[in-house]
Amino acid sequence: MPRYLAESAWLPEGWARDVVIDVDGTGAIAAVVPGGDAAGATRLAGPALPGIPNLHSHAFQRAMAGLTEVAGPAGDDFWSWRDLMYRFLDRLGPADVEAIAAQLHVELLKHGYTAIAEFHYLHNDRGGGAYESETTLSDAICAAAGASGIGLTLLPVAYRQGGFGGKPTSPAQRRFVLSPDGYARLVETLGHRHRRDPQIRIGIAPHSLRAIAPDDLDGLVTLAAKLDATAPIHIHVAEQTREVEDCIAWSGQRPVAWLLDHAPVDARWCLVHATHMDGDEIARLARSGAVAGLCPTTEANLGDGLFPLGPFRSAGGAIGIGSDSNVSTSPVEELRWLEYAQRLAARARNLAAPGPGTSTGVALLKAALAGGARACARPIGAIAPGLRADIVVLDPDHPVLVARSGDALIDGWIFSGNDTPVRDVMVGGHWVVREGHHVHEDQARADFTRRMRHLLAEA
Ligand code: NGQ
Ligand code: ZN
Repeated sequence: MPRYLAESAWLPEGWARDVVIDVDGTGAIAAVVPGGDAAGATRLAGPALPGIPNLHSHAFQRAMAGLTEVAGPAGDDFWSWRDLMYRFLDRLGPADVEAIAAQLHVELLKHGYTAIAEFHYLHNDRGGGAYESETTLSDAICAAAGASGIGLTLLPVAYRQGGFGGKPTSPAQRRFVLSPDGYARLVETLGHRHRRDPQIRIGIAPHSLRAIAPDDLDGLVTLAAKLDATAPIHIHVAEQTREVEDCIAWSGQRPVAWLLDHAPVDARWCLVHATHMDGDEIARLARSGAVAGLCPTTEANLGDGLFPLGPFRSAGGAIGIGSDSNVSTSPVEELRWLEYAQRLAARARNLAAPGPGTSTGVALLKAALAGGARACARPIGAIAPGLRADIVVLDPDHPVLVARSGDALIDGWIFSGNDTPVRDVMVGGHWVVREGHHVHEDQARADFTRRMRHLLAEA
């Protein structure tokens, strides 16, 4: 059994010294013993922390990062961005989706993410017809995750209508729509195929209240329970004020309130964004046990609005972070912007810290690990027995960490800019990043470059 020695490691109870970590043949942590027997152990090169879960991604959007930053003719917003995004995804084939996802995963791993929940809604071919295999594009995501080594929670997305009240889908949405039967088949096939793979978990994702009808929602919740009792359910909700207004016009209720009243929202659920909530929704969502999936860099990029972090956290709400449109591949940039946006609004500092003398970075990271693990519905999020051996080793000599220890390492990592001190990354017991380099980064980069040259030349 591989054995590692971390001179310092961040465990659930805090920093510990001379920690011996045993990893079993399935890629899980078998034992964690501070001051344990280090005979035959490989010494880690720096402080060890848990890998960070990324609870929300649309991998393909990585390829359009920076391509939507030119002003359009009539003022830009989320909806005009969405039109551009729809135009972009129109061109993607399976090999593009795989190459983009693989390059994304490599970058995420190099920054310390070790698991990803992919909210995957590309199902149909470029014309909107079925691929010969219904799992073609889902398989592309799984193949990318397999090649990169990142842990995957794959959430095939149900998309049935173009807006509240059964509005028909537009031609631009033709790649997302499956029949209820086709969707159930996709989920069941994937669930069955990957049931024994500790690196892959399958869940359910109604795209949003805009994109599914109330009856669909009931069917999807049933389908999740058929997968297994803890299968995750993710949904976009209340991201834009127009979405809130449209939901009220349709139902008389705000989206989060509607969802809480019409679905069994509990700890299996991740409500992505949940940006616009009133006090009652904040309290109820916090009590439900669902995770609020926050994607600060994307929410800023798209002009969504500001999540009520203080009230939600005070009410005991669970949060995690996601890279969403993948305008950033760094977990610490998400955490930093989560805190910074609140500071800008409140004109105050260290808002996430729970009390005097406590670290803001630690509070943010702890929350993201716990919420991210719950949302990914995999045994991750801490260095602890029984969990996957997903471990990030920081470079203790990196300028942003040098001469620091304990919680100051975490604050140094999060609040010192964009040059990452992540040195080595292990996922499921395998080293995927060594000395700052992903073991397959050259291949991923070459494939990505070839596909991008082709795609952008077509534009
Ligand atoms: C998505 N992204 O599914 O990629 C969405 C845009 C929509 C974000 N919401 C599409 N950030 O919500 O209709
Ligand atoms: Zn999203």
